[in-house]
Amino acid sequence: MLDDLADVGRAPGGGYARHGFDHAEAEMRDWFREQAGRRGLDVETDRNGNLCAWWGAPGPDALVTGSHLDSVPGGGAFDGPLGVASALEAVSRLQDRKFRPARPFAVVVFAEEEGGRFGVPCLGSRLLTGALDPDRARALRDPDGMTLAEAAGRAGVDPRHFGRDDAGLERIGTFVELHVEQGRALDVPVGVGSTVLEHGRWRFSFTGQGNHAGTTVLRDRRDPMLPAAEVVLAARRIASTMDAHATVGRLVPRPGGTNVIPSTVDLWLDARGNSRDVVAELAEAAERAAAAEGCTVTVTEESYGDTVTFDPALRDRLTGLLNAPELPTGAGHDAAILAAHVPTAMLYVRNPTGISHAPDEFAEDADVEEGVVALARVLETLST
Ligand code: HGY
Ligand code: MN
Ligand code: MN
Ligand code: MN
Repeated sequence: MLDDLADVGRAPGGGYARHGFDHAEAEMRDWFREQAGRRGLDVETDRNGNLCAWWGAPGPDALVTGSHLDSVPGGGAFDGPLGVASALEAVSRLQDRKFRPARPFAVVVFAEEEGGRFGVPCLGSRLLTGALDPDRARALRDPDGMTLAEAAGRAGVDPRHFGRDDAGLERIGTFVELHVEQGRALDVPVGVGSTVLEHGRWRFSFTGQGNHAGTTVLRDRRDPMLPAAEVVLAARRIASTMDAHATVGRLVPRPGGTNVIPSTVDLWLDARGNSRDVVAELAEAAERAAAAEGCTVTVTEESYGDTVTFDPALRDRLTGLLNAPELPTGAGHDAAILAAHVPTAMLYVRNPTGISHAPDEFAEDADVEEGVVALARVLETLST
């Protein structure tokens, strides 16, 4: 099934670029609808752009499984699609053995989990659970300036109704997400999620004076690139003193000419583990560095989630059922958003490279098969 998607949304520099409501992700949605239809599942799109494929009548206390189909820029083939494909394949295995769920059952695809286009991760699950204000969501803009409302509208999702789709959340009784492992902690094919590390995203905006690269003498320069560079280095320095993770993967000088001193530089910090302490210290360093160069800086929190511990009773039930180890992770997931509202569990499939959010992300076929078998067993056990 993943091979069917191999050419959808290939990024020029390698990996994939499939972002919320863009053309490639729309192709992924079409693939999902076709696969769900083959299994007799009825697909509906909720008000937040999430897809929900029902096996039988929709209803309360549903057992729901699934993941996301969007990617980070240059992402791997497994992060997201493995969970959706495994959920669909698990349904096939259950149908082959004439199993019928004793409770409402659905396979979901959450919208814009990576926040790769509109900047807020787990967008669909945050809207579903009320963790993201619909008005703020509608106004989010992509790098080309298009609003989420317009982009979703073009993808056939009525943007006027973005918002907590109570019907959706109230119908979920238990959520299980299978996901490729994104580190090197699994030395067996399948693990059971225990915690998701707290993390957030902050935008640092530096403002200086745009000017000519050749005629502007040093004393007249107010170059925002310098404090920005200081923050990139300070992020690593500060995080290493706090046993935290800090990453600047995106830095945008404007206007961005080689012979132009930028007027502004925006950078986005992804911090995990003691992230607010890291940001507090980093913001001070940013202020000092900006002042030293006659620039100003503003720091804006764009998303944040506290550490999540998955339902312990459910976790223990699954580690027992599967004889599988528990696995903490530093990666965020829709399951971590839902965990605040419904009993939630995660299954991880071994990734021998331990690399993720990059083309080298990988899972062996044999381990993927073990993941499907495990997910089918879990779904069968939880739907009786
Ligand atoms: O960023 C994350 O941790 C997740 O892959 N969205
Ligand atoms: Mn990811
Ligand atoms: Mn993911
Ligand atoms: Mn000129």
